[in-house]
Amino acid sequence: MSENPPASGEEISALFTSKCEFIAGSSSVESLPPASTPEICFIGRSNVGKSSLVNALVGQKALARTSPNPGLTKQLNFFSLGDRLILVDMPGYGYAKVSKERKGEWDKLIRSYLRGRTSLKRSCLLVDARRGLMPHDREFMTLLDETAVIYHVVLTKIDALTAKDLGVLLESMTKEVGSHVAAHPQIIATSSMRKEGIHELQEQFLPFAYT
Ligand SMILES: Nc1nc2c(ncn2[C@@H]2O[C@H](COP(=O)(O)OP(=O)(O)O)[C@@H](O)[C@H]2O)c(=O)[nH]1
Ligand SMILES: [Mg+2]
Repeated sequence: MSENPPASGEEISALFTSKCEFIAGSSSVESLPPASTPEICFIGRSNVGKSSLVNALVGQKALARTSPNPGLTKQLNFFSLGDRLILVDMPGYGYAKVSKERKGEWDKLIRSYLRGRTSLKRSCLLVDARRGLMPHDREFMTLLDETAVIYHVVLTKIDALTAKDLGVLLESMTKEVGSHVAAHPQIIATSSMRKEGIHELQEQFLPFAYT
């Protein structure tokens, strides 16, 4: 344990190239792993690029997809990075096909996780740059405002936009995000495909791995 969080490029690289492995998949509050290691969670619509972003952060191509229950299984997948930081790939919201009852259970799990997880340091709300903020994202931002944890709004797939369109999107989104109390004021623009914005995100998370 270090009292002075390291912040150099070397330290970022040491953390994010350390061994990353799947440690748990939870579909109920009772089955969550112990809250002993600092945690970062990734939330967003189904298909927004959550698994791709987790893979890009740890430099592995198929980590998040190779969990024992891939695809549409609605569970929280926990990945331990060098036993210092846990990355949580949350199930996508906005499923049209799920029954109301199942969706209710699901909302309950996500809400209790977000409200009660003592080891949760940051949440990341992923937004597809091709779509911008959608009604479900806004609902989620309101939910995240009620939790005690700061969240980052992270744009994904920025490779699909021109620099000009990205600029326009960032300007309008920054205004909206600014009105949410728990949102970090700076939107992080990423492309897992082109590895853009990945280092910026790693930099945000690094201090939590050393506290
Ligand atoms: N163009 C582009 N496509 C991406 C990027 N990241 C993910 N995708 C694609 O978006 C789809 C959904 O990605 P996935 O990571 O499985 O999303 P998840 O459902 O949120 O976990 C896949 O077809 C990915 O190849 C990106 O940075 N750029
Ligand atoms: Mg996924």
